[in-house]
Amino acid sequence: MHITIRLVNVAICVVMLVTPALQAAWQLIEDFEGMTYGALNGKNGWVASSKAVVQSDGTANAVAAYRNSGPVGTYERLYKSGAMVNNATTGTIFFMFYATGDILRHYVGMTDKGSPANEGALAALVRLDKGGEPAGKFEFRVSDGGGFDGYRQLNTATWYSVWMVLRNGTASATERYDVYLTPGFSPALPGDLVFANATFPFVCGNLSNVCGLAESRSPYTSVTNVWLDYLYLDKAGVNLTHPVPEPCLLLVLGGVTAGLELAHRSRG
Ligand SMILES: [Ca+2]
Ligand SMILES: [Ca+2]
Repeated sequence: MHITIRLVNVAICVVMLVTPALQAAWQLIEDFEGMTYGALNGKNGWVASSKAVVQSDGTANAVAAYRNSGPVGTYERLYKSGAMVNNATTGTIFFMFYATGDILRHYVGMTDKGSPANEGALAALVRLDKGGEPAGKFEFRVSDGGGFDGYRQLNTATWYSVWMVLRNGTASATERYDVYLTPGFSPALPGDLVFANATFPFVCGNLSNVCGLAESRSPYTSVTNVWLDYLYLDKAGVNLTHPVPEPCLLLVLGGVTAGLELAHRSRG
């Protein structure tokens, strides 16, 4: 009888963890699935320069890959409009990224500008940068309108999840955002608050454009990619759940089902 009670407790605990994700109002912006591999430009509303392509990550998962191997001072970019965080509302953008090797500067962010040319056009953004990190590492920072703060040292060849909670106010004093980061597909949320109350560099209208940028810088350019995937939006407020189903979570649910069945049998 004691074993039966413990199994039921485990089942309730897991159901409580899963329920918020099922109720969340995530809308898929893009997962790149079903696209033919090759140039991203023109597919499903994306505008992209030539170094941004759709490819497999090696596990049949389609991703957007972009890099910065052009002349120093140039930008490669990919952006897609229509994912709206309206003025005077709060929304949450989620995305995942992966650096295939040592990279120079990449940015991911949101803007109300129609055709962002560089990071100065992005209202809310994070920066991935080689900085002074050793091989296999790079740094992650959050823009605070002027500088970049919230340093984290990250690993290449690792998926990371990012939440940007965007409070799109109607004046600079109320336009702020928070950034959360966690490795992999971990549902152990809310993850790590990297930086709170970052400021938008200008008063925004509707944040309507999600953008990735790769910046070429001296003394060298990068021949390795950043992958971008699993872009989601919840335009109804703060959402720190993970929108991507985790393969091992399905295994847990399968185990819970078996546990409940065992509990039922032991009652009988
Ligand atoms: Ca994908
Ligand atoms: Ca605004």
